Amino acid sequence: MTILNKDFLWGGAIAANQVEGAYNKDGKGLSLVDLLPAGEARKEPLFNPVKGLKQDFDFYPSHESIDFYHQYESDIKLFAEMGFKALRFSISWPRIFPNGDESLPNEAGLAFYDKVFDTLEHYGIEPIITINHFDTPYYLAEHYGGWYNRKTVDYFLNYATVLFKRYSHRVKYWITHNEINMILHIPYIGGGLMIKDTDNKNQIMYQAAHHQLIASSLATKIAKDIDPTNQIGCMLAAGEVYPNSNHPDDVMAALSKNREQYIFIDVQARGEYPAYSDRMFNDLGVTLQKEIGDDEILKQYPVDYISFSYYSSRLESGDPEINKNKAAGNAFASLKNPHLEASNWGWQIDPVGLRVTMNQIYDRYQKPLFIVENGLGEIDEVETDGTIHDTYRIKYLSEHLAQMIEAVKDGVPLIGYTSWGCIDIVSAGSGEMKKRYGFIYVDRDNHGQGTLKRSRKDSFYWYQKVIQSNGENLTY
Ligand code: P53
Repeated sequence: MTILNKDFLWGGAIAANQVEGAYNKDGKGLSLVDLLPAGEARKEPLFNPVKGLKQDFDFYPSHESIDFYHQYESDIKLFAEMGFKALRFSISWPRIFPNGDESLPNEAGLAFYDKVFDTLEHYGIEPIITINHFDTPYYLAEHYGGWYNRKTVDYFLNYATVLFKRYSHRVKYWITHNEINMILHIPYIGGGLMIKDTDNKNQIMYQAAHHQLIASSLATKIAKDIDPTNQIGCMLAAGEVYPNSNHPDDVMAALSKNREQYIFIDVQARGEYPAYSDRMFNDLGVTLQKEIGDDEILKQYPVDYISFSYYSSRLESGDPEINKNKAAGNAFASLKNPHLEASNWGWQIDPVGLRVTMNQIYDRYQKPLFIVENGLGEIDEVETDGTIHDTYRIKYLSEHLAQMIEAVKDGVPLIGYTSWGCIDIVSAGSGEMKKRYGFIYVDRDNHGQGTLKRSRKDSFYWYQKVIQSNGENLTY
């Protein structure tokens, strides 16, 4: 007998800016990623938008993406064929508020999501909604400084209120901000921040994160006022940080690095900044500007559940010389763990790390968990007969699901599992199509060539059996 509840939410996850395309259709404003190219050329503007944006790149991958905007019906049909109980997707903020600071929403944008919700309902798939998935309107970034500006809190609340009013009867699980801690690693797409070399970077990032935290708490209040059954979650880019050795300095360094990711979730789950934050901010030269009442807001409206992404564990040393060997250019830098293999993009594969991470998060917060991203980004080859044998992906997922089930046996309450990029999508970090996560292959390459035709990979049939057996049959 499987240990998972019979209503366990199996499914997949996608984000508007990585799938929809139609970047300027029906009144949509620019998304942050609409100005980012693919591949090597992405690195400079992703990490340094002040210097790199608006150049004349020949191709912007998000402009068409995989055209989910027009193909959502047949895509959702394929998800249903796999047996999905849930689909996590995000709503494009600039599709609803093109610039972000309007008072009234763009009805054409909402009409698109109405149709997506109708289709999901038709197939009995529960929508899990991310309100802000790396998708602050570009206009707010350019004219207001993104989340560093407190006004963005109000604009976000306008937007979130529209969604709660329109969709509360169709949505139970909401996520306010995707991977809130990624604002410290990719501040441009995390927070619409365009930081100059001369700026106090930490001050800007943590202040912007404070605004996101306030916005999340106030959104929770609004959601509950509109419908008390709304469940609001935070979202963490998780992955336990291990010490590089048993040297006490390494253990301390790993603990500090873990706190760097947990700090925001500590606030969202417990309702206050943790004790260690004073010293941490001091060391970083950060002085948070809080308004009167902020602490009460955070205290009064904590989240109902903790959602997170897990791709890999990480490794940290207490020795700055050794830490210099961390993989450069990756949003989530880590030392190489000799016990682990890595993907072609250098992401280390650690299924047991998922069990460790789940136990750590639950020990810390005692709130239900929801795995809303996990998966393997790899290069897939299409055989001459059209089949795609992605055994490596099946192996990755199977081993992670086995460890997920171990964590549930350990006593961790888990709402569901939505694997990342259930259909091939544009990568957030590299902008490539070549880095594929899907059960469904999309014929499109890094340069925007291809028919966009969808085909089922071997993992499609495997995942179908996993869901059908409620996680009992993970064999491959
Ligand atoms: P890609 C880096 C490290 C961990 C999570 O990432 C990350 C990133 C951003 O690159 O983001 C999440 O596409 C994010 C998704 C993203 C996914 O991980 O770079 O929530 O939007 O696509 C995978 O391979």
